Amino acid sequence: MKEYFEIAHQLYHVQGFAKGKEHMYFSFTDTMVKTTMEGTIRCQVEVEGGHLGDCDYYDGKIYASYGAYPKNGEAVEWSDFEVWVFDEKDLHLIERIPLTKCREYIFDPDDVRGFRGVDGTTIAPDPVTGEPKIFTAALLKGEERFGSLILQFGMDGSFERDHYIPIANTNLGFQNLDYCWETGEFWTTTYLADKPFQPKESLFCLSGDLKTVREKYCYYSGTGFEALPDGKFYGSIQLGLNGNRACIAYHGDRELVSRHVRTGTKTEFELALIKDITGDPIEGNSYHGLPVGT
Ligand SMILES: [Ca+2]
Repeated sequence: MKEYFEIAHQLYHVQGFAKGKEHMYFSFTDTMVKTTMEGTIRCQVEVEGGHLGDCDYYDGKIYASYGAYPKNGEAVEWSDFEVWVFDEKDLHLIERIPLTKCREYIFDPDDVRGFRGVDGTTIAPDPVTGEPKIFTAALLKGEERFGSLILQFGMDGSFERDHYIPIANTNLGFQNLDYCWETGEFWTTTYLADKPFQPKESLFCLSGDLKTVREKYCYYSGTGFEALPDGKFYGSIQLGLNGNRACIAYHGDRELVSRHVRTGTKTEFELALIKDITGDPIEGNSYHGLPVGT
């Protein structure tokens, strides 16, 4: 298994990724991509009419959040929400699971949550029963709210409960959400803060009951995060501009997180990380001819 690999030639940016039994799966905005563990693309399917978010692998299927039918053409103003389920072998679409409760939230003028959409997605056990459930993170609009929100659904999309996370609502919510079945913990990553009340950290480890923030780091991996056993993970770096996007997925651990505390801009952080994990000299802010961190 390589320490890092690169998926290139995508129209839009990477939203998340997940490790299956023998392959990796990447959700880009309008494509789902299956690769070998060395990064060779095996299969790719297009998604129309909306915007894929983060994804997860569970029991032979890939689950990805989906914002449908943008209102006024705005990329973060959706009219409906689903989880798309892809087959692990050829990525054919098995089903579209409606998140009907989210439709209620988005059209409810009295919704105090300020619900705006969903992104970070994982399958994880119900904290009480241990049954597998769909957990998807909400992005919230407006100014500071009482916390961040993760929604729990049955595997058929039936709403079960809200989980309020004691982290101020972040810039476009928890972008990536993953559950580590070996450690029983959730991991989540965010974009960098753009308002004073938002946390300066952008990587968080949450307890399996989603009640406690166990660890938090000034470390950026906002476009993909996959927890692995033994405290390791895959982090992400996105490259390029719309029309020619790429993603680097790389192996990391707590030592890397501690060594690469994010200071300065996201681009500076990612350039230092690329140099460290690849050993490649980097000209300006480009890697393989693609700009970094935009
Ligand atoms: Ca995920």
